[in-house]
Amino acid sequence: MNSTAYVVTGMTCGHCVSAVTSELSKLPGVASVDVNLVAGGESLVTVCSIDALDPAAVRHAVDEAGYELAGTP
Ligand SMILES: [Cu+2]
Repeated sequence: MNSTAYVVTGMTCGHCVSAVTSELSKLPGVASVDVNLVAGGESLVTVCSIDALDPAAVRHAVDEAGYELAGTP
């Protein structure tokens, strides 16, 4: 199992967490998504997946949810 953390900006509440979790969960091989919300700041999103994820796919999913992938911690 791969576990990768991403910094996501623009999230402010539980609704944002749900949106990001939902989009990332759609990626193939994703087993779990954990969000450490920092409202209005740099939230930490940890994704566990069976295989390593394509960073571009992760970025796209976060984008689809309406937020920005700022990088990795
Ligand atoms: Cu929100």
